[in-house]
Amino acid sequence: MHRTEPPTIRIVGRQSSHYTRVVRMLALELGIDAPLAPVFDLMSTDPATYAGNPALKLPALRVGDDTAWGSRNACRLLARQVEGGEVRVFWPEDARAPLLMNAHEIVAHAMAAQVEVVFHEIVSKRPPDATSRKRRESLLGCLTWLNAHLDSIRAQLPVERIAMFDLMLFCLLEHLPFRNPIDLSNMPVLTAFATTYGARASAQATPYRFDAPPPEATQA
Ligand SMILES: N[C@@H](CCC(=O)N[C@@H](CS)C(=O)NCC(=O)O)C(=O)O
Repeated sequence: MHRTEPPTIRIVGRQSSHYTRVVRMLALELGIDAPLAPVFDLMSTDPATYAGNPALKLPALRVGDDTAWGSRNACRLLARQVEGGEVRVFWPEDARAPLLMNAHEIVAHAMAAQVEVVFHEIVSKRPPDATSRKRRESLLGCLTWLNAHLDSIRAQLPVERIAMFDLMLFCLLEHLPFRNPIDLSNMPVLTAFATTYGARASAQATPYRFDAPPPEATQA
């Protein structure tokens, strides 16, 4: 009998990236073996570093000869690798009520704002300017809004499905102390959520850390 080998699955990304962590956690939640192919140089301008993505962004997912760029596409392609995987996930586009639709918009924006703040202030070490101040205010505003509405938002999420919203929010919240410390003491609903969600095996298995490049091969 002819048996086809399952395709090789690789997540192209970084252990320090909140977008990559969303994909890694979803793989674990769905029981999919998807090892990380680390991107060591985030300043590379070669699309090949980013699985061919001309936007020079990570993560990406490789499944055999197929490649999906961006965390949302990567999660979709990943979920299709297991029977019934896609319906086990509650996707942003499944939201119908305005509160839930807005919640996905805000968590997605906050993740993007976090990248911009970290790039401006921490990676590039540029002094604050009007744009960066607005970006930081926008991030803080999103966190404040999420804290105020989280109970109502999560009450609308189906408990039996893996909510992309939960994965995104958790990965963002844990990324703050790692890359961009923000005082969350006045946002107890968010911190309680992060503590509870952080007990999941998928969270425990994917702590943020920097990928160390392999040592140079020694010359013979
Ligand atoms: N929309 C993309 C955004 C990905 C993104 O911003 N990734 C960051 C790393 S967490 C990145 O590639 N940063 C490098 C850069 O912006 O140059 C997604 O959902 O994956």
